[in-house]
Amino acid sequence: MLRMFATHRIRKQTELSSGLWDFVTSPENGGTPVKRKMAVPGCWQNVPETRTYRGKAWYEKRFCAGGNLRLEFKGVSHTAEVYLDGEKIASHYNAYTPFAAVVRNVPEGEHGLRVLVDNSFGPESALHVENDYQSYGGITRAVALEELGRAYLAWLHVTPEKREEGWCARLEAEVCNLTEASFEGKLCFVIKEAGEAKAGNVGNTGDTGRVVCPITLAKNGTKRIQAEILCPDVEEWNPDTPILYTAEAVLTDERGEAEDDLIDRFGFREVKVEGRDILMNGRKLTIKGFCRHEDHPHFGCALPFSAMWQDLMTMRDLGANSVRTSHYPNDEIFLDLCDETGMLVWEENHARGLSEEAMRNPNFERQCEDCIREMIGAHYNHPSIYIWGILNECASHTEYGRSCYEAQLSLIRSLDQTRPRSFASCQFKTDLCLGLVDVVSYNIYPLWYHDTPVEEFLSSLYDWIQENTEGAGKPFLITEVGAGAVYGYRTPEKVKWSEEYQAEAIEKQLNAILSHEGTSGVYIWQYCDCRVCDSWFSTRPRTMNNKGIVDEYRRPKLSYEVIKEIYSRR
Ligand code: ADA
Repeated sequence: MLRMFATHRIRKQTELSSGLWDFVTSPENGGTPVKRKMAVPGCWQNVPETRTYRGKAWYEKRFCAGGNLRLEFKGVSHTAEVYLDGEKIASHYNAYTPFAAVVRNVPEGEHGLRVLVDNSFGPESALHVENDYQSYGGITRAVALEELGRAYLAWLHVTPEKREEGWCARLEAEVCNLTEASFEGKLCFVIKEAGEAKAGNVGNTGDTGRVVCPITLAKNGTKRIQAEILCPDVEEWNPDTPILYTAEAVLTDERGEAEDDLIDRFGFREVKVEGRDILMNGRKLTIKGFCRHEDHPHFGCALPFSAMWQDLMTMRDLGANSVRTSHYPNDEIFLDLCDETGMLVWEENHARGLSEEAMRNPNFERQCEDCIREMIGAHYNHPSIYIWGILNECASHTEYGRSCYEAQLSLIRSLDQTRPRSFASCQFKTDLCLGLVDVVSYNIYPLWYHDTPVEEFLSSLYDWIQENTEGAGKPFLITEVGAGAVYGYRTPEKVKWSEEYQAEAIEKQLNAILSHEGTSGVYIWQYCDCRVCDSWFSTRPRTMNNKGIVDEYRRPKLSYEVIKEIYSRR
């Protein structure tokens, strides 16, 4: 599965994943290679012989095609080098963002695609480090093969704007000419209700709106085309009524023949910050959410569609209205599900708990910038994403750290002027970056890492922010709160790590946070127990992060019903 809807009707697209690829490890320590078939998408940790393997491995797939080819990888964990018939065509770092390669004039016939995947830790990797979550290995998300013509649509962004005359869709697309000759044609933008976008009815009646733009591309040229379509009679996207529309861009050549197309989904909704409130379509949001790792004992980080769906329905059953993609951009299919079900998303770039020293890794800033560009480039149209986050619990209390936060938050603003920006701080009363964000967010653990009463800790932090920082008067989110519980550990003493302790602690935490007049909501850390890196064993029983409300097999702990009652009541 590539997406929950067809992104092309004209461009020929084949899914190369959803099958078995040839696989062989390439151990650098001289160990015996493991040679076998491997599922794609998937993690090699889910196969007995490579369950604990960390290092490099080759994947290979043969396919038949020709012409101008575009290969898109939705996620490779965590570093990829891609070769077509022995020639390197792409390389990419970071497991959590898509990347693509376009290869021109490939002769018709059978070809060999080889991918060298590496999930090892080392100085080259500033973001995938030994951490309180696992860096799996594999081609962990879908792979698409596309056959292009002379020119193609690289991306399509839709910005919904509410005007006096009603909703307007501002469209922008980038078109690339793959030939040595100029390209003359037209670009037609069509807006439809998502349900109507059936095969073949492009441009027929029932369009919500359409506009046609002439286009001329120089040889090998690229051009961005902007247009806008007034759509006064559309229905808004809201968490309770997640109405989706499709935006279709259809490129035709000088003879009016179809050349290429690109389809995406979006929603008519606006997110604004007004004083201490986050508003969606003018209504204040109160976030009742979960932080969720893409992690499962059977699938690693490569959860199949049904497992994503189960997680989303379980969070819904718990009364949640939002999910935080801690701590990296998520699979587009999961975001499609959030769009369809109205689950609000805090999406963030990839980073967790990096010290100033780690942020001074020479690769850190480029790897963060690449992640931000790819995250926003690919996920811009998802209406469920209401906020962009960065750099979870990094060094926002130092001047150097502040310079990194400032650069990344500015980059986000340059790429997307429509969503608020934030980051989850753990720096208590020493944070230097609260003036840089639109929403102030903190991770707090009263009753777990310290036993300060929740109200006291929360009020002390909130009052400090209001009285001493540029975060004063801004919306305030608690982006993490929680406690650990080992599934099945029950004791009337209610000691820490028991399910009873977790249930009591979270009840106090949620009630204090949701009744504090200054907060816009809360994300519980975390939805499910997840695997952590081996070096984290000493503070993580089972070498797992056990703060889930369900365990790794999605079995509910005692806190499940406590949270359900609170989230459903408030
Ligand atoms: C931090 C961090 C989470 C997790 C949590 C914990 O807030 O952001 O990734 O490590 O602590 O379990 O302590």
